[in-house]
Amino acid sequence: MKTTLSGFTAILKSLFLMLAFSAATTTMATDLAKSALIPKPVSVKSAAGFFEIKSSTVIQISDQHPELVPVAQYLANQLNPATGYNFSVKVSAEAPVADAILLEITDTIGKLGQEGYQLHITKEMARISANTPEGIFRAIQTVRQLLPASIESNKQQKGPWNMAAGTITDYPSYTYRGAMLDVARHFFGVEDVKRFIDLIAMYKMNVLHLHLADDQGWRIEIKSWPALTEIGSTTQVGGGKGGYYTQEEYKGLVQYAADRFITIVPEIDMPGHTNAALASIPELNPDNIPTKLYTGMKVGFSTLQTNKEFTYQFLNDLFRELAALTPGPYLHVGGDESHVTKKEDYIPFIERVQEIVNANGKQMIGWDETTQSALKPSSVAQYWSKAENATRGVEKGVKIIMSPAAKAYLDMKYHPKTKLGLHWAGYIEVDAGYKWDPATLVPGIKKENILGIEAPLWSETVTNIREIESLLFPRLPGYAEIGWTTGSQRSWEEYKHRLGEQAERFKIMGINYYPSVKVPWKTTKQVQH
Ligand code: TNX
Repeated sequence: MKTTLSGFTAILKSLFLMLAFSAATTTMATDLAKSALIPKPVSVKSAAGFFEIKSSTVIQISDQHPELVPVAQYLANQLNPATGYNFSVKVSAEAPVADAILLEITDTIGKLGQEGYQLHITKEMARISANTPEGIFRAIQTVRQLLPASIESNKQQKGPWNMAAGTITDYPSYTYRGAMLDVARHFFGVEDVKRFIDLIAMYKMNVLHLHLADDQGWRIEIKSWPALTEIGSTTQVGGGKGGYYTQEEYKGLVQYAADRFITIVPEIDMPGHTNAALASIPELNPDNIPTKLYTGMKVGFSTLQTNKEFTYQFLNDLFRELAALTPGPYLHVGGDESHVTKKEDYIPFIERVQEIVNANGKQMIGWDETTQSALKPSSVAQYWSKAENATRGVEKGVKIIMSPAAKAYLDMKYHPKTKLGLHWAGYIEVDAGYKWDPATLVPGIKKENILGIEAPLWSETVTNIREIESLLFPRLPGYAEIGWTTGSQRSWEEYKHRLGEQAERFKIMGINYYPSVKVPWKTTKQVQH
């Protein structure tokens, strides 16, 4: 009798423990393969158990690879606020045996390339291996998503900080995975752009394209032509006060992005979309009379004078200064919607601009219209509107960035009832934004012709970061996945559940997202705010 009773209490006890344990672990995956990661990794293999990040855990790198200090510090900074553990980076000659997150450079794992990584999690440690610090940085984004959503809080949270055991091997499908922010139609300050960078970095994007000048505003200081900012920066759509980045501020943004392995591609749109410059510099006009500043939303009414030598003196100065501010390989020259530039003027203009860009050591990117000109193989065409322009680019041997407006424009409304955004290219609900494959969208454009994908956010209708976020989220993670995860590994039916699991993170990070009915949102009450 006695034994039966104590046996019974033992069973009750263990049942209670099991319940308590499962309650404490509902916010974390107990099976690595079931983790809701975005973008979806190439391969995930589960193992038994989990690794727990504790206050005693060490973030470690080898003394042979001091170049890993910044990414290791970035990881510590990501983990410190929510865990309250105050991690620092240990640099050591000896490999740890337990209780460590080890970041290591390796060349023994195949296929990882420039950005790939392997994450090997056992009960003893989490080992992040990559060929480059960049690969380690991408892996850290995976680590963030493996931990409970509350890791994103900037206040101390309860834990436990467990990651399911197993091995993830991962690398991107495309080398160029970006988003564009139009800071010309409405100006957004340095802090807003940094937030934008952090949000795209979280989903492993690696390019931020900044649309720095348009009819309504000029947003970057050019020291040889100060009138551009003295006059051209002073307004925006709707007549607000506009603004611009000084070169020092811009360098700060370039560095902030580089610290997250994101390349900034600066765009100065031309020969159309140039009213802000035409209003600032009289000699850019046919009769040397400056135009008036413009605060409307029309496109296609302005042009540089393609037959005036002054224009090219100006462009030499402009691209020299812009190239000096740009560590990345590309300068974007726009070239879209030049409706008042004659075709016979447009074609040689773009070719001459290409020369200037190349003379400054950079490769040219232009919107798809630029494929009418003779493009060098080093140049890149960004497909947004006309498939025939993009396929002509392929025939000319240039690589294509896929930004089809009807699929990838972050400024399109989700739905007729959405307040912000435009709808000239249609409505793009979250599923429609996800359900396409760059490699099969346009006949004649194959995977090998494609540099990557970019989702542009034009800012005619958005005036602050909260409004930006409502168009970005929840579509952005989908564009990031299209760029990272190969088409055959993706399906909306499966993806939508992973996206639904991001809701808790959006909430904790204060992301103002559109709660689309297409997504099975999952939130828990576990997190203390
Ligand atoms: C077309 S996309 C434009 C932009 C507008 C956008 C609005 C492109 C290359 N040109 O000037 O801002 O539509 O969606």
